[in-house]
Amino acid sequence: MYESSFYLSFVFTSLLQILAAFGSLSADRERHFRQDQNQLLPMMRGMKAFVNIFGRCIWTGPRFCCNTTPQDRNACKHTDCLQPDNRTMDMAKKPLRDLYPESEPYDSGWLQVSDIHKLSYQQYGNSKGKAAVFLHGGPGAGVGPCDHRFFDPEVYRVILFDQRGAGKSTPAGELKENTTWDLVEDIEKLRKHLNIDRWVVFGGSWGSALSLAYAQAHPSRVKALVLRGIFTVRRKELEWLYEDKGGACMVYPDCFAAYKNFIPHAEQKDLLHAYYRRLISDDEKVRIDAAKHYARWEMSLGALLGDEEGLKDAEKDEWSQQFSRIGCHYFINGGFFVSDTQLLDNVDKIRHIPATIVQGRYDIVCPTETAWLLHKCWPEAEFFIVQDAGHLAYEPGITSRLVEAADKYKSL
Ligand code: STX
Repeated sequence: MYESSFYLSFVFTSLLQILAAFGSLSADRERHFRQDQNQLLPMMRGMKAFVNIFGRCIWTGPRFCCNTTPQDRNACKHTDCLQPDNRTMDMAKKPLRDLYPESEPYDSGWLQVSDIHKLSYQQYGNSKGKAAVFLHGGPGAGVGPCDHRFFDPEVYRVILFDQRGAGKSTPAGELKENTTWDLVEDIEKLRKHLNIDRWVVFGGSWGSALSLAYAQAHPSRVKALVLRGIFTVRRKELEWLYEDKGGACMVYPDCFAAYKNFIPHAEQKDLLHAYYRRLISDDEKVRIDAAKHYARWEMSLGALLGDEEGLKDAEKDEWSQQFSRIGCHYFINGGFFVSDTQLLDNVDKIRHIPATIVQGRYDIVCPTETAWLLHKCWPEAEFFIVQDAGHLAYEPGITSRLVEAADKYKSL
């Protein structure tokens, strides 16, 4: 008797949960249809709800606590149930924020920063507004056409620039006089050139490493930091991404095979150096071939559901060389840091600065451990792990958190 009423109530709650799951799918549908690739998400969520409900009940008994709202999960008393920290788990049910509309720069210019390097920059938004600087990834990736769209154009004066050798900056792909500390001083030169006293600093991936390096060197110039897909150029992060040592290669063995097998067997123990030797070859064909293999590999890992635009960039002769040559040059030099953990060790210098850290749970380029370590040594910074995202700033959950963070700091 007890058993049959238990199973009846169990079947009833299961049905209710299925209905609730499909109800929330239709609410979710509109925002997730914004990008074609996200048509998959509602379906995946439906399947996940189904597996959670039946799988758990059949295999482990009726335990719904891990799959309900964060509040319910906190109330859960099952000791064998995961109890993730709500503050770090982005299960936000509110509608996702989208980018601000496209706009044209109100000003474009060049800044000569050394005998050989000249930087290209653009300014967007409100020329009398609050200054924010965007630090792009790679290094060597250059700025993209939507990078200004995280910022409210009514409020912000947004500065985008291509770092040494990247994007439109000249000479393209140049490695001489090109180190992290050159870039840090370039940011200062640009700030002074544009008559800006203090600004919001926004950077993802390599841009997060550069933002940390800049803020630690010039903390008084930084009003707030918005950091995404955290990268600190530790040996462990580089081996995860570029070597055959049990990291990204285990998640994407298909893509890794092409990257690894481009290098002869005898040199495969140190792929980063093997690529570097080819990327600085005098033979242009060797350089371009290596650049495309290197860039294809990294671009195949970008987004949870694939990054078509990144893969197109990887096929471009100039872009792939800028991205691969500059990246390799920085990485074989350990990012030009004095120690493996310099950026984490010096967080105390910037802990007083308001900051937001946004990390995609399934970021294969810059795995979540680094963001977690940063969060641990910087508990004052807001920290979000977006559950359904990889590395890219343009995955919906990541974009939303970044736009919210930029909005949050517009009153500073
Ligand atoms: N490189 C990380 C990085 O900054 C280790 C990066 N990776 N891919 C990108 O940036 C783009 C998708 C922005 C090109």
